[in-house]
Amino acid sequence: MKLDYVTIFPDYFAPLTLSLVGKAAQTGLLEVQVHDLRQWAHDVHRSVDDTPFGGGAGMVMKPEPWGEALDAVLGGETPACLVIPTPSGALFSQRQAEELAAYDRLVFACGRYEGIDARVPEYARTLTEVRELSLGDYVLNGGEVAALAMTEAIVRLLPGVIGNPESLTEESHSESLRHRLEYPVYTKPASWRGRDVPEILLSGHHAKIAEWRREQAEALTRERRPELLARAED
Ligand code: 6GU
Repeated sequence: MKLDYVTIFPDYFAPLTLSLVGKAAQTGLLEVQVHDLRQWAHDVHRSVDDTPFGGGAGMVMKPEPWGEALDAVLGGETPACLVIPTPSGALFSQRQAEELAAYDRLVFACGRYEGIDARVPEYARTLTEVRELSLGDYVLNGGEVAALAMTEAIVRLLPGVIGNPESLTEESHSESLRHRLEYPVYTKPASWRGRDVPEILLSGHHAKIAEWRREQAEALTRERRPELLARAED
């Protein structure tokens, strides 16, 4: 998979050289390229933002540098999906991660300030598929951290990135838990600072353990994320 990031803060993407994503890039499973948006800004100040038409606080990212950036980065061979992280996007979910993991090429357009001129995603849709996606109902200063979070969720689903693919199947939000949160997990020692691991997990009784885990997942979800249970009925 080829991953491109367009940003005015290329240094934000240094973590892509670390851990699982970094390893996948080293072994050639991933190709990562970070582009400085300012290379497509041509005035003396290399400005990428301007005041909003209609008034209001803050600055808006100008369309011209983004237009040139998208022409340059999206141009070429493989069909890509352009991901635009924005708090006004549709919710990024495990389902979205699974869908995006199927592409050979993803381009992340990271905005700052009050956002990107609305004609940019409109234009981009004439070039390729575009998804405007949000991490959740809170506001970050820009798309960079969101792009990193989405990248990690997507890349760990690629074959060969995670050592033991079975660890993908039982975790929170995966299909096998049917939209429930993951059950609590324990390791040795069986007793620690006066707290014991639940007896059932030491029993070796696999069916009963599976049943206990289902109950725990259900109770935890009811307590923390009750809205997921309504969704899990289907
Ligand atoms: Cl994707 N971008 C920004 N700027 N803020 C966010 C977000 C994205 N998701 C949640 N908050």
